[in-house]
Amino acid sequence: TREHRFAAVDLGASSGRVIVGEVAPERLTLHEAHRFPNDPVRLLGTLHWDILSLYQGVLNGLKAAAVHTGDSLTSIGIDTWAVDYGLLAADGTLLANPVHYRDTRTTGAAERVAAALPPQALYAATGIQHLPFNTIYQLIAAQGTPARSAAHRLLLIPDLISYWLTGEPGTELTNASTTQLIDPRTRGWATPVAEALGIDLSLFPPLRHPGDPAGTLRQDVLAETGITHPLPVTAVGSHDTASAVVGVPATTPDFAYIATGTWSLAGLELDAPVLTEESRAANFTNELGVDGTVRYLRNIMGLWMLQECIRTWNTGNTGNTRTAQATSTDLTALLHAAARATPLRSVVDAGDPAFIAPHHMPDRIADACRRTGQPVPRTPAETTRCVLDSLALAHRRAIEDATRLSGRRVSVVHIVGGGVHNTLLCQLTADACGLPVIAGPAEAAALGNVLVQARTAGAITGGLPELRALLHSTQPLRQYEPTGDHSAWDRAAARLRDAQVTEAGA
Ligand code: LFR
Repeated sequence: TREHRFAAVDLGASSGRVIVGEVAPERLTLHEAHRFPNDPVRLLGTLHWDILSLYQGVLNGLKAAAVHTGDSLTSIGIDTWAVDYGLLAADGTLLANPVHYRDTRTTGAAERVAAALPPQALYAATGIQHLPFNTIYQLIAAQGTPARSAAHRLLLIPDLISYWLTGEPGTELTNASTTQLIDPRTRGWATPVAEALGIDLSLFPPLRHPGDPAGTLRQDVLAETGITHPLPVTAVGSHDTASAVVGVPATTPDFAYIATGTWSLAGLELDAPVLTEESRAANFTNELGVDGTVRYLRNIMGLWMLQECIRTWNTGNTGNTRTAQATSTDLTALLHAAARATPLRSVVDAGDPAFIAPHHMPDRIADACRRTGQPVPRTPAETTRCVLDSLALAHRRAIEDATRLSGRRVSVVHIVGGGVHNTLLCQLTADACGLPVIAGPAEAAALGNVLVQARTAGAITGGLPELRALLHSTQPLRQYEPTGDHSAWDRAAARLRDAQVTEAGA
């Protein structure tokens, strides 16, 4: 059988990548054709994505991918972070630079939404956890702005990139679910929600499903990239987390996953949503996955907390939104020192939206420790330990809550995404969960993206179990067994809970 080559465009919050996946029935290899920074820009007080620079990175990456494969790509798939969008005029012009989900323009929007639709009803209809940046809150905040008033069409970020490449508009379903405008039972638009909030669903082009065709490259794109044949774009799980969950190399149905990177997305794959009031109170989300699945998970701050600390320590300047990349020696030394620091000295709630915005991260962590009556970390090593212990504890809590709320059991935890390189975080997660952790692959989102394309092209066959078996047999994985005194984690969890109860009552 012939080998097929696919380009996965995977845009994350700190960098973008174009990765070539070579696929045959028993073979799967990746080659990173191009990686480029994603540096948001604060403009007149609002934090924006530098979308044209990202698009140029995609073009450069496709060019590099074409060179690497001798112009033999079979198709292209695109995945990015969720919730954000661009607004277009009737002629397709981008009306404004897309706003970053970490911008604070949505402050107060949740109250306005709640006045029109109580949170209980919103959750029962959409199953999406409350995050201040969900698309509905952004749309409420954008009401009456010139761009919104002139808008004829709304494209989510991967759909926007896809539109620029092919000229064909569409709304990919897994990412559409993060707008909080999709009913997870019907997997179609939640029309009553949109009506209650005065959101015009005709802004969204028709839904596409992973595996659907999404057009072929425009002539000008062929010229820019040096590609010389009609090349299709295939819809994949265009939400990066949807693709990352496809990329979990599970061999048993009783697995939990943690997709790590800027965020930690921790939870279970289900075949039906959990829409109970208890689930809402626990802030669990029912995002839609590939092949009719539901991603039942909670957003945890993730390595963002550490990245922001490192940026502050490196630049000594908290007013700069550009990401200062810690050199790997910095990070390695820091993680070594953190590994030797006192375990579980102080823990913070890594699910707290107080950590979403950029700037002053070490101070915000110190404040949280002080407020909850715990020792304040003094050195970067102590702060790093506090962040990693807190993330491990939040991972454990999310997996415990997800199993309880869904009635499922878990025998193994898979960690995928950039966090697999952080061996301390992987070990602490195994210790906290009291379960074996299988770490890898780091490029799970790109792999999930490639696998869905490969199946669509007929290069491989099967459902998610077969795709995952191919990952298991081809990708390097590392297993961590739980170590240490498990009751120390129970005590830390109890300490944090009690401190929060006291704080809430104060
Ligand atoms: C991860 C991610 C999360 C989403 C957040 C914001 O990259 O896509 O799943 O909640 O970014 O879009």
